[in-house]
Amino acid sequence: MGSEQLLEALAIDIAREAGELARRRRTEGVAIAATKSSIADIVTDADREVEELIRRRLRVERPGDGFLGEESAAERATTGVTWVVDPIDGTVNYAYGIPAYAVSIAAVAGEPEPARWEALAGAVFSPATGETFHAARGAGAWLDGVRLAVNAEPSPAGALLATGFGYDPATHAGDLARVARVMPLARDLRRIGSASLDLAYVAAGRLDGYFERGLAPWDHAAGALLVAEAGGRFVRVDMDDNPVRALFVASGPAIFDSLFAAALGP
Ligand code: LIP
Repeated sequence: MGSEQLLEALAIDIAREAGELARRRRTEGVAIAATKSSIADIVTDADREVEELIRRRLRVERPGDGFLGEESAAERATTGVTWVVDPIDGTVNYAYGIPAYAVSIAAVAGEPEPARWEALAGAVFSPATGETFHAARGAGAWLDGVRLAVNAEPSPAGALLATGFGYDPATHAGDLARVARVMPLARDLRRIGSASLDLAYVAAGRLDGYFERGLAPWDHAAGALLVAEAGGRFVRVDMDDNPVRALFVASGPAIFDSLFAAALGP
C-alpha cells in the first residue's frame, strides 16, 4: 500500500468514528453553541466535539502533521502533510435534523492553501446513509469498495446540477443571478446543503455538476479529490468583486466548459 493509500485508510477510519459520534449526538439532541460570520452561520456543540475527536486521533496516529479545521486553531506541519477537516459539513441540515451532512477529512501536501496544496487522500462519510466516499491520489475514487466515475454525458433532458448559498444575505442576489444563468443547461437543480456531499455525488454520477461561491478550504478539500479521481474536473477561481468568495465548479468533462462559462458570467 502506497503512502497516499495509508493516509486514505486513516481518513476513512477516523471519518467513520467521528461520524458515529455526530450521529449519536444528533439522536440525543443538538445544542447551538454559537454563531460565527452571521446569525445564520451556526456551530453546534457536536461540531466542536467531533473536531476534537478527529484532532486527538491524528495527534496519536500522525504526530507532526498539520491541522486546518473549521472549528479550532490551525497547526503547521513539520512533516509536510496537513489534515483539512470539516467535522460536520452541512451544520444547518444537522441542526434541523435533515440527514444530509458529512464528515470530510483530507490530507494535503505543501502549503495548506487550496491554490497551492496537493491533495493526497480524502474521505467523506455520510453518517445518515453509512456511505464512505474515499480517494487517494492516482488510485481512483471509491464508494465502499465500488469504483466511482463521473457522468460522461448528461441526459438529453439536461444536466442535474447542485449549488449552494453563503451565510451572508448580501451575496444572495448575485448567487441567484448565477442560478438564472446556469438553469438553461439544467434539467433541475438541487440544494443539498453540504458541499462535500455535493462533490461526492458528482464523483458518484448522482449529479452531473455543482457550482458555488465562497466555500472554505475544509468544505471542498476531500470532495475535490473525489471528483478528480472519478475523472471529473474541479476548478476554483478567484473573483475580482470579492476575493474571499472564490467560485467553485465541478462536473464531468462533457458539460464543464458550458457550466463554467454560465457560472462565471460576463
Ligand atoms: C456549508 C457548505 C455548503 C454551503 C453552506 C456552508 P458548513 O458548510 O457545505 O455548501 O452552501 O453555506 O458553507 O458551514 O455546514 O460546514
